[in-house]
Amino acid sequence: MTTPDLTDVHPAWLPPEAFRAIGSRRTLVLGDGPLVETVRAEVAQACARYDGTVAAPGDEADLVLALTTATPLPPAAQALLDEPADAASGAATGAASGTASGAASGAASGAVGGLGDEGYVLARLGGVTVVLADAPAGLLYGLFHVVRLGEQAFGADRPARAHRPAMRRRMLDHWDNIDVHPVMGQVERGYSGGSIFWRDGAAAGDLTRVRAYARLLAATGVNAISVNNVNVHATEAHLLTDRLGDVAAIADAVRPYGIRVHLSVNFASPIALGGLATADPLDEDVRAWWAATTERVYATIPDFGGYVVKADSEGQPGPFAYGRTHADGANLLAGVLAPYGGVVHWRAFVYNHRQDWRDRSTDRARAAFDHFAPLDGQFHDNAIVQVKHGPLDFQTREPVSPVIAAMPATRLAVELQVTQEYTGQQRHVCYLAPMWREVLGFRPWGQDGPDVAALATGGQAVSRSLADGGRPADGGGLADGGGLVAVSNVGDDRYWTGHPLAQANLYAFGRLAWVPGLDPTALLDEWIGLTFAAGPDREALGRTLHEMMDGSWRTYERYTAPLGVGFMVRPGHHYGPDVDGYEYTPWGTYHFADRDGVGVDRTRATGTGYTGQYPQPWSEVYESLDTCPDELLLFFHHVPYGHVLQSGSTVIQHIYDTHFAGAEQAAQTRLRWEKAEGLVDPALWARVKERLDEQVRSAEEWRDQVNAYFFRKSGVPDAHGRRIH
Ligand code: GCV
Repeated sequence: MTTPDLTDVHPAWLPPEAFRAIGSRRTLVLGDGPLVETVRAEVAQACARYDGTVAAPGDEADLVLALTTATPLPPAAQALLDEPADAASGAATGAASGTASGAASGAASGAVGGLGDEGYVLARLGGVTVVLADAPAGLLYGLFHVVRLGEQAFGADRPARAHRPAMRRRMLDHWDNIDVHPVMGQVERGYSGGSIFWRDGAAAGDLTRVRAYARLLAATGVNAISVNNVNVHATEAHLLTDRLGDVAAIADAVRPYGIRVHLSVNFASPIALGGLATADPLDEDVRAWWAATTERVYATIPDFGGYVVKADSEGQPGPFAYGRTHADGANLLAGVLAPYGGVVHWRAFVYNHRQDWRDRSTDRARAAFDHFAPLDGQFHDNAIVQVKHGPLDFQTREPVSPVIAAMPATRLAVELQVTQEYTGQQRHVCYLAPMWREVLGFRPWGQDGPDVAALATGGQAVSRSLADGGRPADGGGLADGGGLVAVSNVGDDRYWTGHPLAQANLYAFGRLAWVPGLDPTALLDEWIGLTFAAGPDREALGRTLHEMMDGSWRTYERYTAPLGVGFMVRPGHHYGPDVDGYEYTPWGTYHFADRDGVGVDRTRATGTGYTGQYPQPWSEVYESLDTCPDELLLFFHHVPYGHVLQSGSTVIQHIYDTHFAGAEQAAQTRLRWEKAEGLVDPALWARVKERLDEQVRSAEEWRDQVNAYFFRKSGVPDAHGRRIH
């Protein structure tokens, strides 16, 4: 097996230079199996480039990558294996910078078998760097850890540390279509060119690109992908049957990097593909059709991951048509997947998209909880309910979805959006790791309870103690977690992600799924260090990129929809400002601005009651104007423009100030990049510059439309007399 070579595609975070430290040394790889062959091939390629050596057993080596089952192990590896368990255990940081926190504690390397399918131990003893793993995937992840460390991996001795992923499944969903959809195009919400899998009605053909993608993902820790849009249109439905060969080809391409393929399926497939009269999940013929179809899938792709389903959502078919519940629907598919170890990801993104805007009692934010929380405990063990991180739809700022705390007896996966549908569409710099870190670190039951990462991880013994008012405590009982999923931002663009700096979001997603406690700044450091491993003045470039990216999500938030109110984007394509764009539509996303005030009353006292979907303390914190955090004020409350925020500013003045500041910060970001000319490849520099020009233009448009809108509604002038149109 050779590692993929794409001459005209940016290498992202795996440029050859990132392998220099390994490639210029002597490396011994011990073990068998396809993934070990991948490790060997990676090492061989690096050595060929940098004059290092692939050592043979018995040779001296600077780096040993070995399965714990390999015999004989060289002395350094054997010493590590023989170390007492407690000496070899430690926090599994997974971070080159060592600033990570919140990871699962490390397994003892002394206990063979304790590292699991994907874990590894890394140490440096007596001048030899050693990676030991119980299983081949662990060796692959260990190799990429050494790549992240670079020269640091070969410095002073380092104590043994075990590293295991927090989330068992770390998955990217592709919203890619086979046919170019008349409205959504080749990739729904894709901002990076076409699809790497499909082109104009057929498989894209070039699997080199897919393999290179798998390699990049493996380096971040991702181990699963779904290869087609959750809106499964007519052609795409056939991937399950007569087009299964295309899926198998993708599975073959990504398998060497430890990645399993999943497929989005249409719930009505028994009708559309099987010629049945119904797709009723309780119908025996329907069950038999799914069972036979699934058997064929596994006969073709033995390590197939499972199905992803968007049902009864935005026009997709589902169990409601037959008077059945989402648990009935999910369990049908879970049942046929179970014999093969597959899972179904059943999405909780279910709401009424044909709402009457005049009806103020219906609240889209409530929908997922109202549909799913009553079903807790009814889903089969291999049915994963996949919940968007916020209750609406990946807005720049939303509270954490209350569903995540409401289903302790269900395996839940939390869904993030790497593709920047609502965060600048890869034309704006918007580094999302700080947002995701806030989501993952949110504690639904307050400071003493588990955080979202722990709930998605599950298995780590968080249980619901009814005696404690329904609040989980340590001690077991919670269903095993469903992991972390995100919508990919990758396309067939030269830089993979359209905006070259948006690569950092993809990188950060994988790393956070492995170690949810990682610090976003440290993560960005990792990404910069790898991606720009070669070139002049790395330090200056690193400083510039941090200045541009660390706070870019907050900058974006400043010049767009204020105080958590959401949805002020242009309908349809969702780019750019349109304050009233969704105000009188059926989509259920309103801000209710009038001459007196703005915001959605979601309180129990006078509003939609949504605050009651949270456990304490948040149900109270959000309910009260006095305690609701500023950044979510308009999500939870309708207030007059003169309402004084906790910051001391009024709502209207906050809107003006943040919009002037945000647009100004976008201009600063561009200025910083202009000064960095010469520090990166000219083509990459030009691509980022072109995007920044658009960001500055768009930020000014946001500033002017939002400020003008609220000035005209409220009649309140800016306290600083700045120009409002
Ligand atoms: C794939 C939002 C997006 C849709 C997307 C949907 C979903 O509504 O705008 O493009 O559909 O979310 O997550 O299913």
